[in-house]
Amino acid sequence: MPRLPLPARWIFFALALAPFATAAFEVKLTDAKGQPIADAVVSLVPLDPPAVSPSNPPTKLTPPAAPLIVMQRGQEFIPYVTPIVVGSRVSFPNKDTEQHQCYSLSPAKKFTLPLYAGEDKAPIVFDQPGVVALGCNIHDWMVAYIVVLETPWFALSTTAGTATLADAPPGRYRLEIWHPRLAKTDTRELTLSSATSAPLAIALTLKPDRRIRRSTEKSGGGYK
Ligand SMILES: [Cu+2]
Repeated sequence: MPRLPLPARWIFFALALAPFATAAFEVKLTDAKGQPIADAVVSLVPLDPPAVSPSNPPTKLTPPAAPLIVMQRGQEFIPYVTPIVVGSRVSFPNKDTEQHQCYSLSPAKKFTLPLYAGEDKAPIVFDQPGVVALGCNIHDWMVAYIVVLETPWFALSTTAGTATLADAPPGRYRLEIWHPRLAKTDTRELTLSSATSAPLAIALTLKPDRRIRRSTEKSGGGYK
């Protein structure tokens, strides 16, 4: 390292240690009436992946060590939408006193848990990308989604309609937005720089919400 005055050294180190870090990137989603959209899965797929070499290994998708949780409580699945990376495990504990029978017919993961109450079954591994719709054979209104992604850069929009994506290197991306009430996944191209940018406001048209709310809990999400 060259001999530099101290402040210049700091800059040198900052550039050397974090050459590709980008500022957090925020998306703000609203519906046709200007209301915030919660429970949307916002993800970034690189359009120009860097050449892979021993010194530049591909970005690894690392599932969390512990299983994620989609519980059944108040005759609802909570949370309503769960984005995960391929290879993640999800547990489906039943917090109700009655039995549920959780299943999916989605091509990305077909499964049926035996009728159960209380106990935790072994976690399910989600090893294919795609949207997995969950249902309960006992309670028709119980619906939830697990969105299995092949990118490490994703976020679930909050009740304020914001999704914050951190740590994506600068470059060109396809921004993908999935929501249960979108007719199809919204995609658009964008370029991220290392500079802080203003939130990206996106208005989307959603299909009507026809679900019937059972639980009085707010944490079910997605209900208005
Ligand atoms: Cu049920």
